[in-house]
Amino acid sequence: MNAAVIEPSRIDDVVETIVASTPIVDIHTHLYDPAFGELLLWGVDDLLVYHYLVAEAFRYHDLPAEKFWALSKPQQADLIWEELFLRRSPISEACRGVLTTLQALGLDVRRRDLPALRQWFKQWKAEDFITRCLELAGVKSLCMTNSPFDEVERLVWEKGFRRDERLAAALRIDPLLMAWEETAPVLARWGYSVDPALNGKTISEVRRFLEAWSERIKARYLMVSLPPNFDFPSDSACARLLEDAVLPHCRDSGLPIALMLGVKRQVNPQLRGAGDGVGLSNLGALERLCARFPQNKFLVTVLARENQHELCVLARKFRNLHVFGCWWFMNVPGLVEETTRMRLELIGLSVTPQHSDARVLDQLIYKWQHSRRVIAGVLAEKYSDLARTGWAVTEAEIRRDVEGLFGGEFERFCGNRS
Ligand code: RAT
Ligand code: ZN
Repeated sequence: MNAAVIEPSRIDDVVETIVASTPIVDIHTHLYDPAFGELLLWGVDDLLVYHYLVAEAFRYHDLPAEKFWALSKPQQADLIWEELFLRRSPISEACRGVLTTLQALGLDVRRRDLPALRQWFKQWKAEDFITRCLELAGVKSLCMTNSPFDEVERLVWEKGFRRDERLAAALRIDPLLMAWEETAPVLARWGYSVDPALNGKTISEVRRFLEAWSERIKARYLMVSLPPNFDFPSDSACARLLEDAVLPHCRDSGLPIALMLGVKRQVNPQLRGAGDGVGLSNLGALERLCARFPQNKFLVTVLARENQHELCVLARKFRNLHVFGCWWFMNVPGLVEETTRMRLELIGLSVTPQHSDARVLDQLIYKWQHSRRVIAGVLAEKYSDLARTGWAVTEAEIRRDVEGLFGGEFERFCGNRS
């Protein structure tokens, strides 16, 4: 490692090179091990029917929603390609992402030839394509999102498979916290003696369920996405299950709980998976959680731009809170830049500035290429500011810091590294 002090005029280049080449731990994705078969999405049709693009295409075509959903995946992809890429220039972030990805894979986007693109993907097997995408994205490992409540997924876990060391698991528990009335009978069917009334026996059975699944999938953390009106403490089943079952389980097993705050589900149900929106969260609830449960670790990301500042301030008050990622409506270059700058200025390097949230394997490439560029720009500005104070900025220290931002700080927070 080069410990030499960097000339101020070289800071931009050095930071860019280090940020571009540092391997990443992608702490939240929706990708799967190939053992999960069809659940692992990849290829140009899946890139095009990404729910971000579905929502954008609905702004232009006039197909009734039910007609759109009745189309096959390639037909939906054709329509989206036509509306978003051919009839107008594909400048939105999600459109640009498709092109960045295809280009990085070595495809010629100038020809605008969707059948040829489809043909190219046919040569790949999922197992090999994972390695190719991880290499091109510079991702050394990633966390999946794993739900026992998904029938297909659950059966694969129960049957067992050989784990790919690069793909870690995260236990997703939205149905448990957000739809207790419907989930209680499901747990009962699986042999847990639970009652909708949330009595002591039920709570210990929910904990038994969480223990079994955390262990089975070797979860790195538990995770839930919560709506803007989430409150704590409260009499809701969500708050009570969180307090009495989930948090004690996380404490005892040393696992963090990841909270994704601010998704307003099904603002437009006709759009199905593309129909969710955003709302301002009440971060007072998070403040109370962090204060009341110092032994719990909270990994938190917020969807509303207007919540970002308060979240940073909370992180300054609670060391059991780790801020991560700019996802979905936040994952556009302008907002990533603003948010990353705010985080670095308020909480320094004790943050994981980005995760990919990739739903399609190939998306790892663009999500990281775009984010690295923005993060490098903000970091270069910060190291230049440091150099102006007379502080000696070294390459080795920049590398150390970037490794922290790209996974090291997350590992330290989780307790896997000092
Ligand atoms: O960003 C997304 O793809 C969203 O659909 C959500 O899945 C979000 O990332 C989540 O995990 O809830
Ligand atoms: Zn997600």
